[in-house]
Amino acid sequence: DRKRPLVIVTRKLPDVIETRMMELFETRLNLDDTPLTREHLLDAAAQADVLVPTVTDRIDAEVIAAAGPRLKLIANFGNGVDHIDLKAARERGISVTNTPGVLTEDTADMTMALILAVARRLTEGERLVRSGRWTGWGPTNMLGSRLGGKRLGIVGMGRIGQALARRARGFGLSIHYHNRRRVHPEIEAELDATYWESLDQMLARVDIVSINCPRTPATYHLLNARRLKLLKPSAIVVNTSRGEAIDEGTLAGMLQRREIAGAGLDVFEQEPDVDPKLLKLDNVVLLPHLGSATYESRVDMGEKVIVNVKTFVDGHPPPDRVITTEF
Ligand code: 8YV
Repeated sequence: DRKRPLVIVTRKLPDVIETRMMELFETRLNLDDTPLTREHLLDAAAQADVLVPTVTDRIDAEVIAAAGPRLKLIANFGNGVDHIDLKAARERGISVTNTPGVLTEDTADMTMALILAVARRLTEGERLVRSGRWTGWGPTNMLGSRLGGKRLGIVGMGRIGQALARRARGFGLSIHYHNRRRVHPEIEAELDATYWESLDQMLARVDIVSINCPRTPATYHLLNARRLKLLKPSAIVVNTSRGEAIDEGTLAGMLQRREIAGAGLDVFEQEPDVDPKLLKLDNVVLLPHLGSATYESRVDMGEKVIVNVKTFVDGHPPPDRVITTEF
């Protein structure tokens, strides 16, 4: 019988985090950093007292059913918990925690970077230079669109949405948002943000739309074909949340036909697969889920995981419990 609880970590984490975890807990690390096979994941669930997964581990009802009697905490390394069947976990009495707050600013930076990259044709220009086909400057070469004076529509005004709004104001964008509920009047005033109760009405009026909401049943294909058609043909779509918020196939078709001007996508419906139509388009910027990928964020996320696990194994409620009541 084990004395110390066994913590199983599914992916390679920053060294400083792994070292600290080894000091504090009986820890099984994944030194390879290849995602666990399904078999190994089921095995990990069967053996662990605490499982530390990431977005690449599908913790569905089958994995929860495979959990041994010891498993009491899933301490996710990441904010979004859409890859975890929260209902199944709750039914088995397994708590779930995440790492909110520490990746907000970096994800907002990346969202702003995507907006700039698409509007100013950054990666397209870079490809031109690298290809050796650049023939020199011209007054009408590769014209993008100015950000100043345009309208940004933020879908999901949580921490990341608000951090994006602060940045966007510095670039002269006016802030519009749709959210389940209106944010606090003080925040609205600080951001000079206009609330749209109707997502449809907002989509028809903005120049850039950024998806910053979590993936829940309610946000699946939030930008479906009908809503994508409401956008202006000059509109830019940016997504740093979850691919499933947008009907990717329809978006790709519309970008191809220039019914939407451009897109900056950091997340996709079937990662790491990307709709092949997107790969051929010049008016899109595609990133491999890098929103929170800074060294600092990863260390802060790891520290959050450690605090959650430590608090839990010491017998107290961990700080970042995911509230499951709405599922
Ligand atoms: C990570 C994220 O890439 O936190 C999230 O929801 O998408 C990113 O921070 C990933 O989830 C880590 O598991």
